[in-house]
Amino acid sequence: MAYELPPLPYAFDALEPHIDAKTMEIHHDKHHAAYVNNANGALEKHPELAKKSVEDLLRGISSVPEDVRNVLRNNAGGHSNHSIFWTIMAPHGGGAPSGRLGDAIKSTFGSYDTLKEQLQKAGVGQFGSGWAWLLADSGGKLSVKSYPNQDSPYMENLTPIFGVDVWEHAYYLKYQNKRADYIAAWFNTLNWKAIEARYH
Ligand code: MN3
Repeated sequence: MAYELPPLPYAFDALEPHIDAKTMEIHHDKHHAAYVNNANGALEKHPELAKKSVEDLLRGISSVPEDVRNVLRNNAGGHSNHSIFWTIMAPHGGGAPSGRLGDAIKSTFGSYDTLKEQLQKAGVGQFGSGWAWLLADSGGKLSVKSYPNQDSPYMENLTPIFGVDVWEHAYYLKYQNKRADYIAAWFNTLNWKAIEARYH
């Protein structure tokens, strides 16, 4: 067993009213668990790949054997994305970034509100399923980008700092077709302490 489902670091209902308990339960216990199980199934065929961290595996996705490359792109990608997602949210979250990350956001985007607008636009504009991320390149330069499906920013050697899952499974029970409302509410869950630690 190469990958393990990390426990959710808070109760299913901890992000209410922004994200409902039922969505969190299905999202973590069913969807994320399925990515872990599917990735592990592929890794069984190539045990040498299981020795790598999920981030390193994704950075080197183009050299992964072809018979499991797509399965791992989707499922190791899904495992990595969701493992980050749970930690960048917390009960009583929200507010605005401070410190070095706050400064970097200000100098890159002008203000945190502008970054929020760009993430909102990237998330709403992602056709079908995917993610919108704040990313850092190897020099620490920040950018916003959306990705389809479970494609990971690590595949492009970018580091995800924080981002939003815009698959319907992340919001449909509570928000139905109103993806923009879900993203607006999701900003109220952000765990800036954890996000700043990722940036550092
Ligand atoms: Mn998801």
